[in-house]
Amino acid sequence: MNEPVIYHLEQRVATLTLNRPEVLNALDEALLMELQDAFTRAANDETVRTIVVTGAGRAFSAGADLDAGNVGNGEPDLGERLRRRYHPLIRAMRACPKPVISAVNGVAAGAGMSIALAGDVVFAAASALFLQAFTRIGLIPDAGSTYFLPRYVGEMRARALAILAEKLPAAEAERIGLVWKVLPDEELLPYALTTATQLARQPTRAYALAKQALNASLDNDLTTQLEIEAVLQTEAGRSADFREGVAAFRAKRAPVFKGR
Ligand code: LHQ
Repeated sequence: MNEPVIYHLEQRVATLTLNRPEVLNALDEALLMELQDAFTRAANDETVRTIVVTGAGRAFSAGADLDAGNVGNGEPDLGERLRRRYHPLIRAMRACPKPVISAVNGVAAGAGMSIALAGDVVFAAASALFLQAFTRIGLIPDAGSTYFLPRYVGEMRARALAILAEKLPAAEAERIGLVWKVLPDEELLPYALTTATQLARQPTRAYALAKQALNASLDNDLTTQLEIEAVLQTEAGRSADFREGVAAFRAKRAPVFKGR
């Protein structure tokens, strides 16, 4: 049987590929469990510095597997399924001290779109599509979509995306701020991997601290957020990487960061 998630480590970049291409990488229990394990493994492996998430075949992910188990047959508690399988994954992506790049190679629908948006930087192929498929089948946006969307694109667009549930082409997603950069299809993965490899050479401790500050930002007032910056900057200011960054700047040479 094919592994539902392919884990590939090269040049300190862990690439996690959702791998059920015959069903557009629909999310079933096995895939979600493997994806969670893959994040834990990549987060804990000191040789991994950056993580890329992408999909095999023509899709990123079509969201929850609608053929699996008893979905749609009066399953009593989808909330429980979310708490058990989706929430730990989304939280792990956000809390991961390493940059997570989503390389959206094709359609990202429903919870598949939520997973894509949980990445720190989202790249998309020109042919990719984003779809808040939830209300089309009588569900509400989940797995973080109601959190990410208003924060990324504002209330009006978040509501339109959730309620109209129209297919949003990659270029439009970039225009409204759901995607950082759109690449020609064949350039998406090489570009994402090159970026990830470059990041892997940078002072990764700073990424972890920057993520911590940004994770807290939109739930705080200015005074609270300024204090969070001060606390985290104290930590960054004491790192070996900061000393190296300044020393290299003064010596007009390239820095060699250690990630601590
Ligand atoms: C699929 C799926 C799929 C299974 C395509 N499942 N097979 C829900 C429940 C539980 C807990 C947690 O949270 C959630 C949240 C959600 O994620 S709800 C949203 C679930 N996703 C959807 O409603 C999207 C369903 N898929 C589609 O609308 C289309 O497939 C899209 C627009 C993604 C792509 O359309 P096409 O490019 O025309 O491809 P296709 O429809 O022909 O699909 C190709 C194959 O993949 C097909 O199988 P087949 O045997 O006919 O070749 C589909 O049945 C299968 N597939 N999505 N979610």
